[in-house]
Amino acid sequence: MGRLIAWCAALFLTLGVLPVAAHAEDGYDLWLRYRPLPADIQARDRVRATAVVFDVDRHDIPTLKAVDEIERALEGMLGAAVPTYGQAVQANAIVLGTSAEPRIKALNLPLGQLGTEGYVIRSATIDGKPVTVVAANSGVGVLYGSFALIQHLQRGLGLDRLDIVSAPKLKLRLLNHWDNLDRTVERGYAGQSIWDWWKLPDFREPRYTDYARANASIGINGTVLNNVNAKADSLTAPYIAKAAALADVFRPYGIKVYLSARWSAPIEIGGLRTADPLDPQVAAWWKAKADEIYRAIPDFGGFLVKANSEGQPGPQDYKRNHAEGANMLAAAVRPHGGIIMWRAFVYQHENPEDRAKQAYDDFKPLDGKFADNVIVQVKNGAIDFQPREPFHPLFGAMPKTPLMMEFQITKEYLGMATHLAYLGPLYEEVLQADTFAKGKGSTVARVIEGALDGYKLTGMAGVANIGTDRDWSGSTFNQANWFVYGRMAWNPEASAKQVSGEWSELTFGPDPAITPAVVNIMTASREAVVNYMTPLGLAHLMATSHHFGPGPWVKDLARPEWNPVYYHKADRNGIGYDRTRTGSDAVAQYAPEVARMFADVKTTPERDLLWFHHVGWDDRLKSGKTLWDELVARYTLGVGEVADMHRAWRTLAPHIDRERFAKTDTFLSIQQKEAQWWRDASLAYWTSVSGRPLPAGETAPAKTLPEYEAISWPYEPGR
Ligand code: BDP
Repeated sequence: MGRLIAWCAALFLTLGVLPVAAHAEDGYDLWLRYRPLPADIQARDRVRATAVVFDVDRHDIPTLKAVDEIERALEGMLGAAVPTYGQAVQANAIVLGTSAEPRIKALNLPLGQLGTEGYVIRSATIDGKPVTVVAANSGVGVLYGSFALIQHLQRGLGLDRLDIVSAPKLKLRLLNHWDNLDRTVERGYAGQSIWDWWKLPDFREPRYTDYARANASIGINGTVLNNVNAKADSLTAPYIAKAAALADVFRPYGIKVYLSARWSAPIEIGGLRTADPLDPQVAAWWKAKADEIYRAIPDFGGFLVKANSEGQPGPQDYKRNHAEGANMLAAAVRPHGGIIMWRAFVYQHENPEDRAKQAYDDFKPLDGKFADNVIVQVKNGAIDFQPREPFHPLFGAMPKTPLMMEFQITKEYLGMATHLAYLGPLYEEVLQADTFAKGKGSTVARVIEGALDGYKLTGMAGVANIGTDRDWSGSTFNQANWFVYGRMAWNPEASAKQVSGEWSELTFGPDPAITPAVVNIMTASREAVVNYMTPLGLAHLMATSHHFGPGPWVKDLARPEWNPVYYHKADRNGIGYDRTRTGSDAVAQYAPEVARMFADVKTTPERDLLWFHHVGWDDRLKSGKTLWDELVARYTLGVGEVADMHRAWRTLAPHIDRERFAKTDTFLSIQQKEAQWWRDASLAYWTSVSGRPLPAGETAPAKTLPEYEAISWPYEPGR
C-alpha cells in the first residue's frame, strides 16, 4: 500500500498534477471506506488493536460477519493485517462476545436492558489483559456493536476508556424499495433496481452482500423488496424463490425480507372471483400463501400493503374497512410470527374533502380495531413527502394502534438525484414536533417509540434511494440521507447536525479541514430547497407526474388534488390553503393546543403559513415585509443559498478526492441552474396571478411565463 501511494505521488508530480486525490474514489464504499488513518492515529490505535478474539459460539453467523468486518476495517485503516484468534484472549485484543459467555458475563456489563439488538463497547480487563470488549445479547447485537466500534475508529476517536451503550428505540427499521420486477424503480434516481430478478435465485450479485453490510452498519433490520404499487407476480412461486435467495444473503446481517402484497392477488394469481377479506376462501388463500412463503423464508417479516389508494385495489372495494382488510392478512402470517404494515396513505378522487384530511378521516375511527400484529404506516406529512409539511395529524391520534413513520429517502420532490438536500433536518423537524397528545412533550418521536401509548410494535420505514449506480444513491450526498435515516430509525431523538458530522468523517475522513464545511453545507441545504421551491408553507407545486421542476400553473389534470392550483389557491388577493374553520378545518384534526396554534395566523410558524392560511398579498409578516415581498425574497434567498453551498464546497477542493469532488461540484452547478429556474418560473407565474411587480432590486425572470410553461421532460427518470 505504501509503495502504491509513493508511486501515485510520483505520477502526480511527473504529470504536474496536484496530488489532491490520494485515492480515486467512486463512492461505492459509502461510509464503510476503511481508508488508512493519519499516521499518528494509526500508530496509536495499533497499540490497542492487536488482535480480534471472538468469545462466542463458533457457529453464530452474525458474529463471524462481525469478525470479518473488523478484520477488513483494521487492515484498511491501520495498514496491517490483524490476527484473529479463536478464544484465547491476547493483550489489547478486540473481544467480541455474547452475554452467554462466562467471561463476558463476569464483566457485569449493563446488557439486561438492551434487548437482542443493543450492545456495549467497553475498555475492560479479561484474564488480566487489557482489551476492548464488544458485547451483546445476540450475534446481531455484536455485529451492530462492531460496526459502531469501527465507525469510532474511522472517526479517529481511538480505543481508550471506551464505554458506549446503545440499543434501538424502534423494533422495525426498514427500507421500502419501490422496485419493480422489470428493474425500473418508482421514484428511483440512482439507476436500475439492484435486484436482478431475472438472474435470481441462482445468481446472487456480490452487491447484495455489500447492501446488507451497509444496512447493518446503520442498524437497518428489514427490507421490503418490491414496490407498494405491487404486482401479484411477486407472490408466485418463482418470485418467492428469488426473495428467499435474497433473504439468505441478508440473514447473517440481521436483515429480514418483507414483500408488498397486492390486494387483488387472490383473483389475479389465485383464480378466485373475489378479494373480499371476509370471504373464507380469500382468507384461506392468503393463509396458504403465507405458509408457502414461510416454507421458503422461515424468518419472513410480513407484508406491506397499499390498499384503496391511488387506484390500488383494497378491502373498500368490498365495502370493508382497512382494519378488516389488515386483520385478515394478519391472521395469515400470525402463526409464523409475521406482521402486516398497512399504509395510511389514502385519498380518493371522488372525495371532495381536503386531501390533507382524508387519511385521518379513514383511520382515526378504526383506532383499536387492528389486530396486534398490524402496524399502520403513516407518511410524515398529510400530503406527500413535500420539502416541508407539518407533521401528520394521525400521530398522537391513535393511542390504541401502533403507528410507524414513513419517510422518503429518495428525493422525489426535492430535486431528484442532483440537488444537494440533506434530509436529516426534515426528519428531525417532524420527529421533534409536539403532538400534545398527552400534554407538552408528546413528540412524534415519542409516539412512534411507543413511549406515549405503550405500542408493542414500533417502527420506521424509509423509501430507499438505492439503485445500480456505482455510488448506490445517485450522488455522494444522497448517501447521507440513507445514513441519517438509519441513525434516526435506531434513535428518533438523534440530532441531524451531529449525524451529518459523523457521516462527513466516515465519508471524507476525520479531517478538521473538511467536516465543519460539509456540516454547514448539509445543514443549510434542505431549507435552501424549501426556499426556491415551496417557501412559507407552500406545497405540491411541482410539474405533473414526475414532480421535477416547477408547475404552479397546472390546473387541468383529471383529479383536482393532482393540480398545484388546488394546493396554493393563489388569486388576485392572496395565496394559501385555508385549513382553519373558515376553510377545510384540517387544523381540528390536531390536539387542541396544536389546533389553536395553527388556526391563528399570528401563532402559525411562518414556515407553515400558507399550508394553513390564505393570506393577503399585502398582509405584513414578521419581517415587516408584505407577504408578496417576503415570498419573492424567499425564492431569491434560496437561489443565493445554493450559490453559498457551492462556494463552500469549492473551498474543499484540495481536501477531497478528485472524483467525488468533481461530481458534487457539477451537481451543485446543476442545482444552481435549476434553483434559478424554480425561482424565475415561480415568480413569473405568481406575478401573473397577483398582478404585482417584483420589488425593487429583484431581477426579472429570464423567460416569459408561457416559455416556462412549455418546458417538458418526456423521458425523466423514476416513473
Ligand atoms: C407518491 C408517489 C407515488 C407513490 C405514492 C405512494 O408519487 O409514486 O406510489 O406516493 O406512496 O409520493 O404510494
